[in-house]
Amino acid sequence: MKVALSGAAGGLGTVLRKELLARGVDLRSAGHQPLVPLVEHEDICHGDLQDPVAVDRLLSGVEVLIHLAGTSTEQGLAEIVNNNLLALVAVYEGARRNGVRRIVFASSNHAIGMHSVNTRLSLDCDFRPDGFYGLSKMWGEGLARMYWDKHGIESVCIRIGTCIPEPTEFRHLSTWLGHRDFFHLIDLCLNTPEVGFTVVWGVSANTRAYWDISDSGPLGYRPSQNAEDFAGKILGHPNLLDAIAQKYQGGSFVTLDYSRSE
Ligand code: 15L
Repeated sequence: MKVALSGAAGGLGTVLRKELLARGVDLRSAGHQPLVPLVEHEDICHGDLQDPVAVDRLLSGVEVLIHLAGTSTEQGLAEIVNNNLLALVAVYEGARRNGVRRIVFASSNHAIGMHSVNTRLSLDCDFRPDGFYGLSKMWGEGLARMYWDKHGIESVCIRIGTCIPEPTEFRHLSTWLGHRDFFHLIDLCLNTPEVGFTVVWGVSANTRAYWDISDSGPLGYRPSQNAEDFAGKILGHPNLLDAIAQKYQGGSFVTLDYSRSE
């Protein structure tokens, strides 16, 4: 099975590329700029994903695309529209042209970031984006739904929490996705026979998780890491998030351009 990885030079892409190569996955990795090969004869390409030629280079002969490319923080609307809306349409259209069977889409917890930290969410919760970035992920999930319904291209939308080696702050006790669980989840995204349109929480088995992982859907994702193992270290330090950021699941993204009077 040929797998493509976009956004291979980003934070998550860098660790995932290494891991997939180490696992012997038949991988093609892409970045916006040229990538330095990690192994001899590595299949790599680069380009702007709004350009159909670059998209075809990435997707030719590919069965599953792991789409991590795009803007991953709150930015101006024009950048978000270009990278997360227009490029995503170009990628799904490329998937149609090239017969790609499945796309694993990096959605984000910021699509639901305006929910209170006191609410435990299930997958059918309302979207409550905490900015244009979160809104673009809500739109991306809608796009994935449409391409399944109209064109039969499968998608797994992973609402990724905080995917870093170790949790380092209070919010991470709820949002952390450990690398081992991330790799396990990607493995399921690649190898589960039928997923149709699926949304899954990209989070570890955190005691204080905001998100209910009991509904693991067709993937059967069962994380094994827990941010609570790091609680001792984290709780010894003050929570540096401001009062608004502490109230909402999206944390510091919520505070950006927040103008509501309490
Ligand atoms: C995200 O969606 C971002 O891409 C990442 O940089 C983190 O901020 C993460 O969410 C988070 O919520 O911790």
